Amino acid sequence: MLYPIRNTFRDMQEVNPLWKFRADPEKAGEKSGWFNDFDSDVEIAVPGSWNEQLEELGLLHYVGLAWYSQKIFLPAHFSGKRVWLRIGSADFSSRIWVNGSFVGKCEFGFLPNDYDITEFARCGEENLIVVGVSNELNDDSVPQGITTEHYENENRMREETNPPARFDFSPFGGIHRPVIVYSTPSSCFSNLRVDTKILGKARGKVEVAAEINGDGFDSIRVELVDQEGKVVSQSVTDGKKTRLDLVVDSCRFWSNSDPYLYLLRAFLRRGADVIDEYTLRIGIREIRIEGDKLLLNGHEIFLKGFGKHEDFIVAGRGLFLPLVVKDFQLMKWINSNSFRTSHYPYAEEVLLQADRLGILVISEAPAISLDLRHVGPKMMQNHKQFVSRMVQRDYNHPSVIIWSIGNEPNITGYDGYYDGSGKKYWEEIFDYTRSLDSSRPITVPNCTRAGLDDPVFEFSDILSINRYYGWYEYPGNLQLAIERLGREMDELHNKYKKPVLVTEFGADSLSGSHSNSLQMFTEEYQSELIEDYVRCIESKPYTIGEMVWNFADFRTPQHFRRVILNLKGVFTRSREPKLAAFKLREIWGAQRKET
Ligand code: GCB
Repeated sequence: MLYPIRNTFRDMQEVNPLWKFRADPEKAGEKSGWFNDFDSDVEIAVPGSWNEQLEELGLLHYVGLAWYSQKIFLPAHFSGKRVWLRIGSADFSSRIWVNGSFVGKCEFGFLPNDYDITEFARCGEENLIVVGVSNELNDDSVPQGITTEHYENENRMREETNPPARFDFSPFGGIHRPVIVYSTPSSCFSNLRVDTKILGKARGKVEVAAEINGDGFDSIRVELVDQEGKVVSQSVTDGKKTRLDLVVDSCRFWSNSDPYLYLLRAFLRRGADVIDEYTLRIGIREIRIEGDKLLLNGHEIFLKGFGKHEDFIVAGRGLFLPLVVKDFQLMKWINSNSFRTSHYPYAEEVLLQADRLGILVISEAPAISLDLRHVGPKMMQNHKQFVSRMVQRDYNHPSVIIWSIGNEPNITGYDGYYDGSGKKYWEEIFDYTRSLDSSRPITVPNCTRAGLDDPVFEFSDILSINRYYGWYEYPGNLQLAIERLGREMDELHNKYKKPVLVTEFGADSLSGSHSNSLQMFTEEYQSELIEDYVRCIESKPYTIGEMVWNFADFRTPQHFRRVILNLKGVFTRSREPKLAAFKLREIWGAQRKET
């Protein structure tokens, strides 16, 4: 569904941000009819995770079910329209009731879900919204879950985290993005998919494919408006067709150095009447791989950036707009041009900023550390569905230039992964993703344990590697680290002959720790490791970028190797720069490779 907007035909209301809250570790709520409302004097802010907000109630590490309830007055003029409820994201799954009636469920975190609540909504009255949110995961969920028994049976008890997780970030629970009630006409645009092409030096093409809810229309008109308000191109369908092309002469292409956005205005018509209108901000650009180069609008581009997280003090994973603004300011300040939404799709508000500011994005699906030994029958289906929703949601963002459809499969180094089963799995999911979008390169970052025979390389357009030499391997030894990195990149490139992107490298540093010698955990060590990696990566002609792990320190599940946070940020969790941040600003400011 399209992001809710307000205009002559559509209206929206953000739901009050303080909700009634009750944890339900026994899962007794549904049987007790809590969907008709429940007793509690606890309030929680939405968006926001329960973990740090309600730590004092014992919820810092809580994994389980919790209930949210909220009343919202729906204006009388919503009546006669379709009424929708959007949950921006609830991690990792949710069930929704409106006025006591079940309206649907969502098995995926990190993505919005829109429910048509027309038949349940009472316009001109107060309405009750109840949401049951769970942050539990299992073998078939995306991301895949893990339990204490798995660690015991696999004889890797020292790797167990609390809460158990297959990933190195807190499994925050809660409603993490805004909840919005909105109205659309009964016949309305449900999706607009925009493909852009470069036809000539200053000639661009915009192909629009519309999807419509309802049947009461007989034509579609689209127009493209530049930033002076001038209509530069327009097109009308002949009858009920849903595809339109626009050609733009004297086109200003979107790029990171000139993130020029046009307004695409689409009108759904019945006879001479307009019955729905939707406006998108689009950028006209083309991304492609040619040989070992990544090309944006035909020009070589080198990615300088980060893996990030949606993580902040108290808010947890909840969308916090001041932080979004701050992070983009910091990304500009440090002279970076890109980031990866490790390890899940970020809020749409983040991508809108990236479009506007010209920051390039790798959008990632949370198939993290997939362990094929435990892939249940539904995993492939869930993985595909997740990718399909992510692609649909992010398709029109010019900033999104690459899809990452997983991260570090086979992190345990299990042999059976190479017997054809890993290949079969990844071939299917890569093919599927390509069938959804053939215009963007697709990749999956690989880890050291999975090695260079990892089947993801065979299907990836870009060879993405996460490497921690000088940290997990060769600790404190930067010389061995860089020798191994350089050798391995050469071997990788020789084997697959595709461009290489280092999607992760870095070292923990405790802000304020210093040393005159190479000493792990100091700011100097982190800064030097990053500098050495960058020099090595940039010396290879086949590399297309370097992404430091991580932009900022972030909270993780409990484990003896983490002092509450993963400290690989070049900014602290509260966004103060460490020494490495100043170093990167200097290196990236010098523009050594095409950016
Ligand atoms: C990785 C993972 C990332 C971790 C990082 C680390 O390879 O992709 O999620 O946080 O290593 O710091 O260990």
